[in-house]
Amino acid sequence: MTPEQVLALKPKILSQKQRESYFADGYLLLERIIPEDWLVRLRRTTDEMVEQTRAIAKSDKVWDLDAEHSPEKPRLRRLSSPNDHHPVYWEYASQSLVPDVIADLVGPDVKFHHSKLNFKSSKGGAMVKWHQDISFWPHTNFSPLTVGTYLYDCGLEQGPVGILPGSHKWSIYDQYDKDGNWTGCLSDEDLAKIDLAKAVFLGGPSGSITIHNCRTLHGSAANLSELERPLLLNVYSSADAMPYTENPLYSKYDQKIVRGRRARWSHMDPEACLIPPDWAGGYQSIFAYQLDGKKSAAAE
Ligand SMILES: O=C(O)CCC(=O)C(=O)O
Repeated sequence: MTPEQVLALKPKILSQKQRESYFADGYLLLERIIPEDWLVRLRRTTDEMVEQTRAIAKSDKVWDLDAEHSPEKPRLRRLSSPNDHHPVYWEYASQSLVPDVIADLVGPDVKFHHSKLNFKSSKGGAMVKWHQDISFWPHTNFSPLTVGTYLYDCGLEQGPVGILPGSHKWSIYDQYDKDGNWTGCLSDEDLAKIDLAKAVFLGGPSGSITIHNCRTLHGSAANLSELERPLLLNVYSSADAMPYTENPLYSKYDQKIVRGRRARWSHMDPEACLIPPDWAGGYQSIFAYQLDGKKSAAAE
């Protein structure tokens, strides 16, 4: 569906002004929208999951460990595909009000793509460099979006998601370096042309959600505070957006319809999209490509 077609339908949760703002700026911050009982369950589940990492010494497909991780003091960068590893995460992604909010932005037929939980530990949790998501997982249209849920309060010093308003209407940037290695972020040259002073940092109290479009430029600073910043990220699209490359964080729920119906026709946006490396050969996490220099070339 086009933004105009979406806006012509009656919203369930969002105001028309919020929907217009999403289409104009490429993001939304909805403060304290998630009820406390959900937060209690998600925090408890996350604590249980983190306990498991005491027995793990090396990053793997599920856990991306911080360099200072230890059995005594777990320090994590990411839990990949949380929805596949605990039913409470999937219940939240599919049965809370989140998919209803998304239906107000992509149309009544909503499809799930993948999930991740970025921890950003206290006193040094890693930054995320400026990037666009769509070239990690291209789709036939640009409806895909990411919903971030703050499980605890997130102040500016904790490294909240930062976005550049309106950047979803800019070009799709190259996220390979000059030697053809995937970096998963903008080059220094491209970044130098952007006025980062216009960035908006989406901190908020626990239970707030951030939503950014798949083309919106975003990133976040390191967490130098004393507090953790667990951010649960779920990616959805309209049902008529068809991925045409491997899902880097494949989930057993990939392509599951969470609201409405399966599409009979795909919707195509006309613009070209950067193609990522072939993730069938393996994917680690955005941190591994952006910060650790893990190499993955287009032809791999
Ligand atoms: O955790 C964050 O601050 C941002 C995460 C992000 O942009 C991503 O994982 O694509």
